[in-house]
Amino acid sequence: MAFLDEITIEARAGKGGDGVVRWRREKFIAKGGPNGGDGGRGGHVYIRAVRSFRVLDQYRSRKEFFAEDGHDGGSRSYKGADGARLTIDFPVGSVVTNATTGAVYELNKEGQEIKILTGGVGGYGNEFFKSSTNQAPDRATKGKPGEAAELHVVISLIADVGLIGFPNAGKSSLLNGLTNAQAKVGDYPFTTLDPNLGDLYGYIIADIPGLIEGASEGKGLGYTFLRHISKTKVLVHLISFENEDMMKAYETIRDELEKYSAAPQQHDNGLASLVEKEEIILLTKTDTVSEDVVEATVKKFKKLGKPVYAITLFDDGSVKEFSDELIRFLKKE
Ligand SMILES: Nc1nc2c(ncn2[C@@H]2O[C@H](COP(=O)(O)OP(=O)(O)OP(=O)(O)O)[C@@H](O)[C@H]2O)c(=O)[nH]1
Ligand SMILES: [Mg+2]
Repeated sequence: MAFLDEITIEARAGKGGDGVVRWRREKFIAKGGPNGGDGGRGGHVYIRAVRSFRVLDQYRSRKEFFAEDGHDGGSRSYKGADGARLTIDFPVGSVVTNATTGAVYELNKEGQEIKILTGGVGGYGNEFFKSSTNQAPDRATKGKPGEAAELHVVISLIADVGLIGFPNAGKSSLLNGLTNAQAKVGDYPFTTLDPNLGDLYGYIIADIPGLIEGASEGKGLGYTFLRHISKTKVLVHLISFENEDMMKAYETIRDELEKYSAAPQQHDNGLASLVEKEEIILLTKTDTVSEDVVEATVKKFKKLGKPVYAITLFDDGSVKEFSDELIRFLKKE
C-alpha cells in the first residue's frame, strides 16, 4: 500500500456537559432547595508520537475524530463526569499544523504527547446560583463547545534503515525478503512510485523509488522521497551485479546524495547530511555472476572502509545472513 505523505483530518474536543435544574426532595415540603449539579468538562484532544506507520491506515477512510462530550449534571448535586480524552497517533517525525489557529506541533520523540484542543467547560447546575437573595434559582447553564480544528499533518517518518540505489537494484525485493511488506517488484525501472515500509523486529525499513543521475535536480522520482530517509540511522546502498561498472554506479548515487544534502533548503530543515550517514554497501543479484566476480568485487568495495555484503534474493540463507547482520548493526547503533 502506498505510503501516506500528508493528511488532513478534522478533530474536535468534547462539549461540556450541561448544568441542570433539580430540587431537593424533603418530607412535607413540595419543593426543597436547589441541588442541580454542574456538567462535566468535555474531553481534550491530544496528539501522540508512536513508532509505527501502521497507525496511518486509519486515516485513509476516517477523517473526523471527536473526543467524548462531558456528561450532564444530575440531582443531589451530582457533577457530570468529564468526557474521555481522545488521543490521535502519528508516526514519530510527523508535523501537525492546526489549520484553524496556525499552531504547529512537532512530534519528535516516541511517546511524546501534546494537548492540542481543549474540551468545553461544563455548565452550572442551579445549586451554583443559590445565594442569600435567591434561595430557589431556576437557572442552569449549558456546557460550552470544545475547540475544533482542521489538522494538517505532514508525515516525515523516522525510519531506521533507508534502502537506496538505482532502479531495479532489488530494493523492494529486499524489503519483502527482510520484512512482511508486500512491495511491488518488477523487472523494469521505477516499479516503486511511493515509498514502501516494512518492519524488521521493530526496526522500520523504508524502500524509496530508485535514484538516477540528476536525481538531486529532480530527475526521476527519488528526489522528493529522500526526505523520508533523511532521519534514518543507516542507509543500505544496493548495487546490482547487472551493472557493468559497479563502482561507477555507486559513485553516481553518492554524488546525488552529496548534491541533495548541499542544497540550502536541506540545511534550513536541520537535516543530517545524507553522505555523512552510516552506510552499508550491499551488492545484489550475485546469482547473475560467477563466484570469482563476487569475491573480487567485494574486495574492491571493502577498500572504501565500509561494511560490504553480497546477496541474492534467490537464496533464503543469503537474505537471512544479511538480516542478522543488519539487526546486529542496528542494535549496536
Ligand atoms: N537475478 C536476480 N534478480 C533479482 C534479485 N533481486 C531482485 N531481482 C529482480 O530484479 C528486478 C527489480 O527488482 P525490484 O525489487 O523491483 O527493484 P527496485 O530496486 O525496487 O526497483 P525500482 O522500484 O524500480 O527502483 C525484479 O525483476 C526482481 O525479481 C536477485 O537477487 N537476483
Ligand atoms: Mg522498488
